[in-house]
Amino acid sequence: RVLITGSLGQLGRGLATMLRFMYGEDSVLMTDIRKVRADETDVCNYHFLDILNEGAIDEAVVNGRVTTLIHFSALLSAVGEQNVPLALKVNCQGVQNILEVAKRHSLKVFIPSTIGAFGPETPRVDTPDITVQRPKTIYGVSKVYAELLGEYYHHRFGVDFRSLRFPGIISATKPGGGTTDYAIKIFYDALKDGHHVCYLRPDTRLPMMYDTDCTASVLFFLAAQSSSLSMRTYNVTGFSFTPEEIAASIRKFMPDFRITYEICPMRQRIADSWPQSLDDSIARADWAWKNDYGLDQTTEIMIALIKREMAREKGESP
Ligand code: VAH
Repeated sequence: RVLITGSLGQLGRGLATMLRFMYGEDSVLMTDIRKVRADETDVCNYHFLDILNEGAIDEAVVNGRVTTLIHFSALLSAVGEQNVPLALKVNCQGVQNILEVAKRHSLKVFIPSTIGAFGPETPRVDTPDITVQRPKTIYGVSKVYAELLGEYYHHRFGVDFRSLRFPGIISATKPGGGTTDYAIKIFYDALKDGHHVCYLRPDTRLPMMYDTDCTASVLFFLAAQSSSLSMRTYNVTGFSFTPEEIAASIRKFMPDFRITYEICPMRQRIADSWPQSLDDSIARADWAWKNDYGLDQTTEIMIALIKREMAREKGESP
Protein backbone atom coordinates (compact mmCIF):
# COMPACT_ATOMS: atom_id res chain seq x y z
CA ARG A 1 0.00 0.00 0.00
CA VAL A 2 0.97 3.64 -0.55
CA LEU A 3 0.79 6.19 2.25
CA ILE A 4 0.62 9.84 1.16
CA THR A 5 1.43 12.57 3.69
CA GLY A 6 0.03 16.04 3.08
CA SER A 7 -2.52 14.25 0.87
CA LEU A 8 -5.11 17.06 1.11
CA GLY A 9 -2.72 19.51 -0.54
CA GLN A 10 -2.40 20.52 -4.20
CA LEU A 11 -0.70 17.31 -5.40
CA GLY A 12 -2.03 14.63 -3.05
CA ARG A 13 -5.65 14.24 -4.10
CA GLY A 14 -5.00 13.85 -7.83
CA LEU A 15 -2.26 11.30 -7.19
CA ALA A 16 -4.41 9.35 -4.71
CA THR A 17 -7.27 9.22 -7.23
CA MET A 18 -4.96 7.90 -9.96
CA LEU A 19 -3.39 5.31 -7.62
CA ARG A 20 -6.82 4.04 -6.55
CA PHE A 21 -7.85 3.81 -10.21
CA MET A 22 -4.74 1.79 -11.02
CA TYR A 23 -4.36 -0.39 -7.91
CA GLY A 24 -7.78 -0.45 -6.26
CA GLU A 25 -9.70 1.53 -3.66
CA ASP A 26 -7.77 0.02 -0.75
CA SER A 27 -4.29 0.69 -2.20
CA VAL A 28 -3.86 4.21 -0.84
CA LEU A 29 -3.80 5.65 2.68
CA MET A 30 -4.37 9.40 2.57
CA THR A 31 -3.07 11.35 5.57
CA ASP A 32 -2.85 14.98 6.57
CA ILE A 33 -3.07 17.22 9.57
CA ARG A 34 -6.56 18.69 9.20
CA LYS A 35 -10.15 17.49 8.93
CA VAL A 36 -11.54 16.60 5.49
CA ARG A 37 -14.04 19.22 4.22
CA ALA A 38 -17.49 18.15 3.03
CA ASP A 39 -16.67 19.28 -0.56
CA GLU A 40 -13.56 17.07 -0.67
CA THR A 41 -15.50 14.12 -2.06
CA ASP A 42 -12.41 12.60 -3.72
CA VAL A 43 -10.87 11.73 -0.35
CA CYS A 44 -11.06 8.20 1.08
CA ASN A 45 -9.06 5.96 3.42
CA TYR A 46 -8.12 9.13 5.25
CA HIS A 47 -6.30 9.28 8.59
CA PHE A 48 -5.01 12.21 10.62
CA LEU A 49 -1.19 12.01 10.75
CA ASP A 50 1.28 14.51 12.19
CA ILE A 51 4.60 13.92 10.40
CA LEU A 52 6.40 15.52 13.35
CA ASN A 53 5.43 12.42 15.35
CA GLU A 54 7.78 9.67 14.10
CA GLY A 55 6.03 7.03 16.22
CA ALA A 56 2.70 7.87 14.60
CA ILE A 57 4.21 7.49 11.12
CA ASP A 58 5.71 4.15 12.16
CA GLU A 59 2.36 2.95 13.52
CA ALA A 60 0.51 4.01 10.35
CA VAL A 61 3.09 2.18 8.20
CA VAL A 62 2.85 -1.05 10.23
CA ASN A 63 -0.94 -1.04 10.68
CA GLY A 64 -1.50 -0.03 7.06
CA ARG A 65 0.94 -2.59 5.61
CA VAL A 66 2.58 0.31 3.76
CA THR A 67 5.36 -0.40 1.22
CA THR A 68 5.69 3.07 -0.36
CA LEU A 69 5.76 6.49 1.32
CA ILE A 70 4.92 9.61 -0.70
CA HIS A 71 5.79 12.62 1.43
CA PHE A 72 4.01 15.78 0.25
CA SER A 73 3.77 17.58 3.60
CA ALA A 74 5.70 20.88 3.38
CA LEU A 75 5.35 24.63 3.72
CA LEU A 76 5.76 26.14 0.23
CA SER A 77 7.92 29.12 -0.75
CA ALA A 78 5.84 32.18 0.07
CA VAL A 79 4.15 30.79 3.19
CA GLY A 80 7.49 29.46 4.43
CA GLU A 81 9.01 32.95 4.37
CA GLN A 82 6.22 34.08 6.72
CA ASN A 83 7.05 31.40 9.34
CA VAL A 84 10.65 30.18 9.10
CA PRO A 85 10.69 28.19 12.37
CA LEU A 86 7.59 26.23 11.34
CA ALA A 87 8.95 25.69 7.81
CA LEU A 88 12.18 24.33 9.28
CA LYS A 89 10.28 21.98 11.60
CA VAL A 90 7.82 20.65 9.02
CA ASN A 91 10.15 20.59 6.02
CA CYS A 92 13.28 19.29 7.78
CA GLN A 93 12.22 17.35 10.90
CA GLY A 94 9.38 15.88 8.87
CA VAL A 95 11.79 14.57 6.24
CA GLN A 96 14.10 13.16 8.91
CA ASN A 97 11.18 11.25 10.44
CA ILE A 98 10.01 9.95 7.06
CA LEU A 99 13.50 8.71 6.10
CA GLU A 100 14.03 7.00 9.45
CA VAL A 101 10.72 5.12 9.08
CA ALA A 102 11.57 4.24 5.47
CA LYS A 103 14.93 2.87 6.59
CA ARG A 104 13.39 0.86 9.47
CA HIS A 105 10.77 -0.78 7.24
CA SER A 106 12.68 -0.86 3.91
CA LEU A 107 10.10 1.35 2.20
CA LYS A 108 10.31 3.06 -1.20
CA VAL A 109 10.07 6.79 -0.44
CA PHE A 110 9.24 9.70 -2.74
CA ILE A 111 9.87 13.25 -1.52
CA PRO A 112 9.24 16.01 -4.09
CA SER A 113 11.79 18.73 -4.60
CA THR A 114 11.29 21.90 -6.61
CA ILE A 115 12.79 24.50 -8.91
CA GLY A 116 12.94 26.40 -5.62
CA ALA A 117 15.96 24.22 -4.72
CA PHE A 118 17.96 26.40 -7.15
CA GLY A 119 18.95 30.01 -6.49
CA PRO A 120 20.19 33.17 -8.24
CA GLU A 121 23.70 31.74 -8.73
CA THR A 122 22.23 28.80 -10.70
CA PRO A 123 22.21 29.05 -14.54
CA ARG A 124 18.58 30.10 -15.13
CA VAL A 125 18.00 28.85 -18.68
CA ASP A 126 17.78 25.07 -19.24
CA THR A 127 18.96 24.52 -15.67
CA PRO A 128 20.63 21.08 -15.48
CA ASP A 129 20.10 18.45 -12.76
CA ILE A 130 23.60 18.82 -11.32
CA THR A 131 24.55 22.47 -10.77
CA VAL A 132 24.95 25.16 -8.13
CA GLN A 133 22.15 25.07 -5.54
CA ARG A 134 22.17 28.16 -3.28
CA PRO A 135 18.42 28.82 -2.75
CA LYS A 136 17.40 32.02 -0.97
CA THR A 137 14.12 30.77 0.59
CA ILE A 138 13.72 28.50 3.61
CA TYR A 139 11.56 26.32 1.37
CA GLY A 140 14.42 25.96 -1.11
CA VAL A 141 17.02 25.40 1.64
CA SER A 142 14.82 22.70 3.22
CA LYS A 143 14.29 21.00 -0.15
CA VAL A 144 18.06 20.89 -0.84
CA TYR A 145 18.38 19.36 2.63
CA ALA A 146 15.70 16.77 1.73
CA GLU A 147 17.51 15.92 -1.52
CA LEU A 148 20.90 15.53 0.21
CA LEU A 149 19.54 13.64 3.23
CA GLY A 150 17.53 11.30 1.01
CA GLU A 151 20.56 10.56 -1.15
CA TYR A 152 22.62 9.95 2.02
CA TYR A 153 20.03 7.44 3.30
CA HIS A 154 20.15 5.75 -0.11
CA HIS A 155 23.93 5.42 -0.28
CA ARG A 156 24.49 4.75 3.45
CA PHE A 157 21.47 2.56 4.31
CA GLY A 158 20.17 1.39 0.93
CA VAL A 159 16.86 3.29 1.25
CA ASP A 160 15.05 3.47 -2.12
CA PHE A 161 14.76 7.27 -1.97
CA ARG A 162 13.48 9.13 -5.05
CA SER A 163 12.84 12.81 -5.68
CA LEU A 164 11.66 14.98 -8.59
CA ARG A 165 12.29 18.72 -8.85
CA PHE A 166 8.88 20.00 -9.89
CA PRO A 167 8.17 23.34 -11.58
CA GLY A 168 5.01 25.24 -10.72
CA ILE A 169 2.09 22.82 -10.92
CA ILE A 170 -1.14 24.04 -12.53
CA SER A 171 -4.24 22.29 -11.16
CA ALA A 172 -7.91 23.09 -10.58
CA THR A 173 -7.34 23.14 -6.82
CA LYS A 174 -6.96 26.06 -4.46
CA PRO A 175 -3.31 27.32 -4.37
CA GLY A 176 -1.14 26.32 -1.41
CA GLY A 177 0.90 29.45 -0.63
CA GLY A 178 3.53 29.24 -3.32
CA THR A 179 5.07 31.75 -5.71
CA THR A 180 3.75 30.05 -8.86
CA ASP A 181 0.18 30.12 -7.52
CA TYR A 182 -0.75 33.02 -9.83
CA ALA A 183 -0.82 30.45 -12.65
CA ILE A 184 -3.77 28.78 -10.89
CA LYS A 185 -5.59 31.87 -9.60
CA ILE A 186 -5.49 33.49 -13.05
CA PHE A 187 -7.97 30.87 -14.31
CA TYR A 188 -10.36 31.27 -11.36
CA ASP A 189 -10.25 35.07 -11.80
CA ALA A 190 -10.74 34.79 -15.57
CA LEU A 191 -13.96 32.83 -15.05
CA LYS A 192 -15.16 34.84 -12.06
CA ASP A 193 -14.77 38.36 -13.43
CA GLY A 194 -12.63 38.21 -16.56
CA HIS A 195 -9.74 40.03 -14.91
CA HIS A 196 -6.60 38.93 -13.01
CA VAL A 197 -4.31 41.16 -10.95
CA CYS A 198 -0.89 39.51 -11.21
CA TYR A 199 1.67 39.81 -8.41
CA LEU A 200 4.61 39.08 -10.78
CA ARG A 201 6.04 41.30 -13.54
CA PRO A 202 4.67 40.55 -17.06
CA ASP A 203 8.05 39.20 -18.24
CA THR A 204 8.66 36.78 -15.30
CA ARG A 205 9.35 33.46 -16.98
CA LEU A 206 8.90 30.31 -14.85
CA PRO A 207 8.80 26.58 -15.62
CA MET A 208 5.37 25.00 -15.12
CA MET A 209 3.57 21.68 -15.59
CA TYR A 210 -0.05 20.58 -15.81
CA ASP A 211 -1.33 18.51 -12.86
CA THR A 212 -1.92 15.30 -14.85
CA ASP A 213 1.68 15.36 -16.12
CA CYS A 214 2.86 15.81 -12.52
CA THR A 215 0.88 12.77 -11.35
CA ALA A 216 2.13 10.74 -14.33
CA SER A 217 5.75 11.69 -13.60
CA VAL A 218 5.47 10.36 -10.02
CA LEU A 219 3.84 7.10 -11.14
CA PHE A 220 6.33 6.52 -13.96
CA PHE A 221 9.30 7.36 -11.73
CA LEU A 222 8.14 5.11 -8.88
CA ALA A 223 7.59 2.23 -11.33
CA ALA A 224 11.16 2.43 -12.67
CA GLN A 225 13.65 -0.19 -11.47
CA SER A 226 15.86 1.44 -8.82
CA SER A 227 18.92 -0.05 -10.52
CA SER A 228 18.00 1.75 -13.79
CA LEU A 229 18.22 5.21 -12.18
CA SER A 230 21.50 7.09 -12.69
CA MET A 231 20.46 9.61 -10.02
CA ARG A 232 18.02 9.76 -7.09
CA THR A 233 16.84 13.32 -7.82
CA TYR A 234 15.75 14.47 -11.30
CA ASN A 235 14.47 17.66 -12.89
CA VAL A 236 11.12 17.32 -14.65
CA THR A 237 9.19 20.07 -16.42
CA GLY A 238 6.38 20.79 -18.87
CA PHE A 239 6.67 24.26 -20.38
CA SER A 240 7.78 27.77 -19.37
CA PHE A 241 5.76 30.95 -19.73
CA THR A 242 5.40 34.52 -18.48
CA PRO A 243 2.22 36.13 -17.10
CA GLU A 244 1.67 37.96 -20.39
CA GLU A 245 2.04 34.67 -22.33
CA ILE A 246 -0.49 32.77 -20.21
CA ALA A 247 -2.82 35.75 -20.49
CA ALA A 248 -2.51 35.59 -24.30
CA SER A 249 -3.28 31.86 -24.12
CA ILE A 250 -6.42 32.51 -22.05
CA ARG A 251 -7.53 35.19 -24.54
CA LYS A 252 -7.55 32.52 -27.27
CA PHE A 253 -10.53 31.04 -25.38
CA MET A 254 -11.83 34.16 -23.59
CA PRO A 255 -11.05 37.15 -25.87
CA ASP A 256 -12.13 39.79 -23.32
CA PHE A 257 -9.85 38.53 -20.54
CA ARG A 258 -7.69 41.29 -19.00
CA ILE A 259 -4.56 41.13 -16.83
CA THR A 260 -3.16 43.99 -14.75
CA TYR A 261 -0.15 44.02 -12.41
CA GLU A 262 0.42 44.82 -8.73
CA ILE A 263 3.88 43.45 -7.98
CA CYS A 264 4.41 41.61 -4.66
CA PRO A 265 8.09 42.36 -3.92
CA MET A 266 8.61 39.17 -1.86
CA ARG A 267 7.21 36.83 -4.48
CA GLN A 268 8.91 38.74 -7.29
CA ARG A 269 12.23 38.36 -5.48
CA ILE A 270 11.63 34.60 -5.07
CA ALA A 271 10.59 34.15 -8.72
CA ASP A 272 13.64 36.12 -9.93
CA SER A 273 15.88 33.66 -8.03
CA TRP A 274 14.43 30.57 -9.73
CA PRO A 275 15.17 28.95 -13.13
CA GLN A 276 13.32 30.23 -16.18
CA SER A 277 13.46 26.77 -17.79
CA LEU A 278 14.69 23.31 -16.78
CA ASP A 279 16.71 20.70 -18.66
CA ASP A 280 14.97 17.38 -17.90
CA SER A 281 16.73 15.32 -20.58
CA ILE A 282 18.24 12.84 -18.09
CA ALA A 283 14.79 11.95 -16.71
CA ARG A 284 13.61 11.48 -20.32
CA ALA A 285 16.59 9.18 -21.00
CA ASP A 286 16.62 7.21 -17.73
CA TRP A 287 12.93 6.41 -17.16
CA ALA A 288 11.09 7.62 -20.32
CA TRP A 289 9.66 10.79 -18.76
CA LYS A 290 7.77 13.07 -21.16
CA ASN A 291 5.13 15.74 -20.65
CA ASP A 292 1.88 15.42 -22.62
CA TYR A 293 0.39 18.86 -21.98
CA GLY A 294 1.49 22.21 -23.41
CA LEU A 295 0.30 25.71 -22.48
CA ASP A 296 -2.82 26.01 -24.68
CA GLN A 297 -4.00 22.48 -23.84
CA THR A 298 -3.56 23.27 -20.13
CA THR A 299 -5.47 26.54 -20.57
CA GLU A 300 -8.35 24.84 -22.40
CA ILE A 301 -8.65 22.09 -19.76
CA MET A 302 -8.37 24.47 -16.80
CA ILE A 303 -11.12 26.72 -18.20
CA ALA A 304 -13.40 23.69 -18.75
CA LEU A 305 -12.70 22.20 -15.29
CA ILE A 306 -13.25 25.47 -13.41
CA LYS A 307 -16.41 26.28 -15.42
CA ARG A 308 -17.79 22.89 -14.36
CA GLU A 309 -16.71 23.43 -10.72
CA MET A 310 -18.42 26.85 -10.64
CA ALA A 311 -21.61 25.43 -12.19
CA ARG A 312 -21.65 22.68 -9.55
CA GLU A 313 -21.18 25.25 -6.76
CA LYS A 314 -24.21 27.17 -8.12
CA GLY A 315 -26.20 23.93 -8.21
CA GLU A 316 -26.42 24.08 -12.01
CA SER A 317 -25.86 20.94 -14.11
CA PRO A 318 -22.25 21.14 -15.40
C1 VAH B 1 5.85 27.25 -4.83
N1 VAH B 1 4.21 25.91 -6.05
O1 VAH B 1 5.56 28.18 -5.59
C2 VAH B 1 5.45 25.84 -5.27
C3 VAH B 1 6.50 25.22 -6.13
C4 VAH B 1 8.05 25.52 -8.05
C5 VAH B 1 7.13 26.19 -7.10
O2 VAH B 1 7.47 24.57 -5.40
O3 VAH B 1 6.42 27.42 -3.77
